[in-house]
Amino acid sequence: MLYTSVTFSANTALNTAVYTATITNNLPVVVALTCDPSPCPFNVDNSGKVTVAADLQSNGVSLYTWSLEADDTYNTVVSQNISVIITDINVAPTITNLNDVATVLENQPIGTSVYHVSYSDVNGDTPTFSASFTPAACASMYNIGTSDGIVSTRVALDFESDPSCSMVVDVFDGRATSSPGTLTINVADVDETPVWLQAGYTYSTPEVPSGTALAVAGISATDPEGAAISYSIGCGSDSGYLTVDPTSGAVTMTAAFDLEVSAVNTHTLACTLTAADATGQSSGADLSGAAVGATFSLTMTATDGGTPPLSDTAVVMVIVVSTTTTTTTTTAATTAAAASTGSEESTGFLSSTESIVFFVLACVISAMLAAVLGFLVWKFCCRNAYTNGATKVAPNQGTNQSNKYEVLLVNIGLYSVLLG
Ligand SMILES: [Ca+2]
Ligand SMILES: [Ca+2]
Ligand SMILES: [Ca+2]
Ligand SMILES: [Ca+2]
Repeated sequence: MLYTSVTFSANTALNTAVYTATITNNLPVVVALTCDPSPCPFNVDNSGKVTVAADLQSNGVSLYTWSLEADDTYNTVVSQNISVIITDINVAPTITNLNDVATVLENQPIGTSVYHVSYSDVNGDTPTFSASFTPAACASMYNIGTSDGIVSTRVALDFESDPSCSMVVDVFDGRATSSPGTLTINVADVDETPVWLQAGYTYSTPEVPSGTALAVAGISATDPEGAAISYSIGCGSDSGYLTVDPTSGAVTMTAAFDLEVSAVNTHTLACTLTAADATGQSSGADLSGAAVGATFSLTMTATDGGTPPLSDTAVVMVIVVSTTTTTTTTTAATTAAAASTGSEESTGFLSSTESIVFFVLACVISAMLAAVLGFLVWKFCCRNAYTNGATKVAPNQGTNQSNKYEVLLVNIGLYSVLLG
């Protein structure tokens, strides 16, 4: 008896018997099998047993029509058509939402979801997603979940350097791979804060007058969007000593810091420079995590406040120096040391026009006073002595009086030298 229909799985192993025809004849027969469609992935032996002869999954055919023939050399018997239903034929998964375009903001946290690739599989197979990237560097920026198809970020994206990536995605169901789909990912620009060339700047200077520009190297910030930068400075309790040019970033000493007044050898002005772009992006909003406030330390160093102190002789200079800075004390023994080390007072005196004028003025006045005094002494003492003739030497004073006049003349001579 022949069946009109038979069903078995496409996963049936090779050589497995899936059907046996019942053939009744008193002579040996030769049995043949034909399949529609062909080729036929089955064998039949002369007993009528049909076995699997090829991988039914690879064939991908879910329905055959068989026809069997039995021939005993005298007669040929043909069976009725037999419907063969192959179950579990795998169908490759299908990606259902590609090709497509996704957009993600730059600087989002690592792991931010960008897109969810969806698929279908009529067999309900477990999918495995994979992707290739163009340019290849994008592989380090994006990841696709192998089991869920979620595309996410691997880094904080940067619009300015990597604005777009493309990825080709496919899904494998364990036996077959889907057709590929393309996902284009565009990074959207975000207005970011300026970035400093350096995280901090340190500069040392001796005491300098107000208005001195400080040659601090490298004070510069750039804006990712190319906006103009505006610089500002904040020094907290040290405010007032430094300003920054809002356009160039140049730092200027706007008030002289006097180390001696503060009784210190060094003082550090700890300030914070801020660079702002045209849209006001400055501190606290930089999603990229870059430093936005550069710490600026200005260390003032003293050259005279320590050991050895300056000498008495240097007091001449101190008069002047005190108009801009001050100096310390007085021991004659250190004059040479102060001069040889190029002390601040020497440098300050020579560099100050006010000081030079003051000093010269003092010398002139002193000389004039000395000249007047000498003249008066000469007029009322010496001239009388010489013009009195025989009374040149006073009887009651003897030679001692004459010696006194000579000393005074010597002094007058000295003042003349100073005036000359
Ligand atoms: Ca499948
Ligand atoms: Ca950026
Ligand atoms: Ca940007
Ligand atoms: Ca900006």
